[in-house]
Amino acid sequence: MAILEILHFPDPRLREATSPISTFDDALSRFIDDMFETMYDAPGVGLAATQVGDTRRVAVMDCSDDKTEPLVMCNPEILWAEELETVDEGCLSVPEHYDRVKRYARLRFAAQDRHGERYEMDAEGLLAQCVQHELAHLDGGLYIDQLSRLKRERIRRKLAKAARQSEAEKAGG
Ligand code: GNR
Ligand code: NI
Repeated sequence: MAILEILHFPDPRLREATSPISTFDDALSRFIDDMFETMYDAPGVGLAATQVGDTRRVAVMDCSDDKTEPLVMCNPEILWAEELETVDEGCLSVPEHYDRVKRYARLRFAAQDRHGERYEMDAEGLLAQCVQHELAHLDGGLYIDQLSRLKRERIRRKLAKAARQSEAEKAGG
């Protein structure tokens, strides 16, 4: 098991689209375990492969209060969704920012587990929000894409500066 590095906006790798998974092997299972470890450590309620610089179409989630409901979504798709609402959202790849975005309140999605077994699930509330958030990541999207260009640019400048400073600290010892 390993904790993976979570990329921060505006890292261009967050904009890469993912490719469907066709091989459900031990290497995939180990990667999924690393993603869970990284997500619980962060801590977060979801994590997409895109956020750790990987282009496999997989995300993990656990929206339970006691962190006992791990969910693996390989090749997820939303089957239907209803009642668009405005909700508060954050992202591990956009640290220290929260804003209001539009998400569906309820949906049904299909995905495959780590063994390639297909399942369908109904989701509402935070879980429904998280499914939409992780699917966006797998297509190179971020919740801040819903904000005004001015807000997004402000966030971009602040995080690019923070990234430069952390690079400088690493170089300077
Ligand atoms: O941990 C997370 N919390 C969260 C809160 C509201 C809406 C979406 C999320 S997902 C986020 C973790 C993350 O960045 N997943 O990609
Ligand atoms: Ni995110």
